[in-house]
Amino acid sequence: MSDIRMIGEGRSNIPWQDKPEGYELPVWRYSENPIINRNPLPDVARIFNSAVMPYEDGFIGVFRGEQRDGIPHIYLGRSKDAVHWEFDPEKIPFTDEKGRPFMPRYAYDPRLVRVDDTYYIMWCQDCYGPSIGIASTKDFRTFTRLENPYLPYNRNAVLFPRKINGNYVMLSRPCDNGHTAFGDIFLSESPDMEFWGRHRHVMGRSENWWENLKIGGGAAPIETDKGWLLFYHGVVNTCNGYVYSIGAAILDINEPSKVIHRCSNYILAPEEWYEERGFVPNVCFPCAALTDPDTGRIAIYYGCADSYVGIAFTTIQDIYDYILRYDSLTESDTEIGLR
Ligand code: BMA
Repeated sequence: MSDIRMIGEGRSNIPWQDKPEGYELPVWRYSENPIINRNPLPDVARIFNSAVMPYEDGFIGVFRGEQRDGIPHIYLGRSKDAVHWEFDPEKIPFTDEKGRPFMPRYAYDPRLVRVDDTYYIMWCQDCYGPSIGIASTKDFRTFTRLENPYLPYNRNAVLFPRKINGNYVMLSRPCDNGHTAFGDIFLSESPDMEFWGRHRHVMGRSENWWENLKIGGGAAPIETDKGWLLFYHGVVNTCNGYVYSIGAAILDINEPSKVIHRCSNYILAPEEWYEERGFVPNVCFPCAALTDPDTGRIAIYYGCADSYVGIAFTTIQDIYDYILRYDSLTESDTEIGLR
């Protein structure tokens, strides 16, 4: 197996536990999962599918909070250790580009990505059906809603953490107006975060049963010397409903619509009580990963059963070796989406 290393800034104080002795799989769960329990705020019944990143000397996050009227919105949270979180009791007060209050009707599955000196939040919101919303902030006090990047319907937007060939690059998953029984990951580019184009197909649902219904982007891609490591979700339909697992792939560093390696096995699937039992059972839904390039450590943040947040650990070498061992590219993964 060849060596791989992560590129870019990281943090030595990300959450971490060593792999349990004798454990043979590449990803292991935090023993104190779930890290966020039910009823975390007076007006919020459940927090899940949420994204975190380093900020100042601690961590910051955007959290999907399901209010007691059942409508999801995005809440800000801060933490010293990325395990114990304090949430603002009010949802994030977005404004439009003229500074006027602009609250989405609903907002869910947020991702948080820094590009240069700006933090971007992407989420799913209503625009005559599910579509992608984006806001930017530099200080986590003011949050400016940007133009909608795509036409409806779309979910699971996640930016790359730096421009590629001079453009911002974002993954997304076109969908329908319901519980979408199909879906591939696409990529779009923008020179300015307003106009998006050069749309490319990245990867589709596959013949592996755990992801044979639909897939969608997860954590912001992690830069390595072997390409971009993407954690994504894959879905299978069963007689008991959809089951969401986590998959992993490596995308070309300069042309990330090309998949270089794709793991045929999931890397995490529902098996603990907090993944199998909840508002929507059998869901592991990744939205972020914290990294420490010096040690190779990665902490994956994932929503559990639409009810909780969990952390799972791996190292860049562990996950890369596993992807290579079960590598299964198909023709639709390697084409660049021009057809
Ligand atoms: C998807 C999204 C996710 C959710 C999942 C399972 O369509 O809405 O937010 O975790 O369904 O309910």
